Amino acid sequence: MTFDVITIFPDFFRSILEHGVLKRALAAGLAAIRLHDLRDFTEDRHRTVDDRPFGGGPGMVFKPDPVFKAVAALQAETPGQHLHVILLSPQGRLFTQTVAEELRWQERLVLICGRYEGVDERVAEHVATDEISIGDFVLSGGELPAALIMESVVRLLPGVLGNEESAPQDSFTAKQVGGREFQHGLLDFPHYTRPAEFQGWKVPQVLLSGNHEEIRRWRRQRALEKTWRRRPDLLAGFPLSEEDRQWLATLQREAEVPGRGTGSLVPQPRDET
Ligand code: 9D3
Repeated sequence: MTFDVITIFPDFFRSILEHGVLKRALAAGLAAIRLHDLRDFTEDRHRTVDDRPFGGGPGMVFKPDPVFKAVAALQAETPGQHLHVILLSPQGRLFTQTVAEELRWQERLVLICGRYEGVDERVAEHVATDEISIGDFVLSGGELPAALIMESVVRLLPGVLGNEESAPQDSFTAKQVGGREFQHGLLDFPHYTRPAEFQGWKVPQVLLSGNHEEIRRWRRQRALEKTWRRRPDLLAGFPLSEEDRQWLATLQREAEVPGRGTGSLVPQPRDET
């Protein structure tokens, strides 16, 4: 899979290409990342990529011409091939694991990184075939989003992770259940390693017990509990077993009447208000 990144900061990407999953994928020849300096597609002496916005207002906007030329140069390398051209922008569709799994099937991805107040809208309309945001927070440009997308897509390519099983087990991998696609799984259960006691903080006893059925139940309950507390939105699209529902009902009762719910025999003071 080849990524073509169009950016005014090609050097930004150098260190991330030398670490972790991207380095491994590049070394194994499973992915290639080509960096293209947008200024190389300008024609004026100052290599100008931006200009003031029509209609007034603060900041600068990426001119369309260098972006058009950069993408045209890439298209000219493979004239017949359909190019998937992604504009990174806050107005794009939200990037999720499901989008990563969709993109992994592309032979080639072009990533356009904007900066300043944005990119001339004619790029979104006539050059990009896709527009993606990585979330509702303000960044200064598309470089971090492009790096993030490459990381998440590359680790889905067969052979990139040491363990071939690792990718499909991730908690956000889309699950096909009953013909419906679930965008998310549950949040992960807590993990512990040695020592069994660290600064007085003990590893939950059940994990040391060797009782695998108890461990399985404990992990499932912790995953459900963390998801229910922090990301209840994920539960809406998740296929719950009868045992899951009973545990969630227990948590619900516990929240309504603290101390009841788990069958505590210790009487709790009533809330007088
Ligand atoms: C503070 C400027 N904003 C005015 C209302 C608009 C704005 C323009 C350009 C906000 C951010 C940016 C630069 N961001 C990106 O290019 C970007 C981005 C992001 O900021 N958040 C999440 N995903 C993405 S993808 C590209």
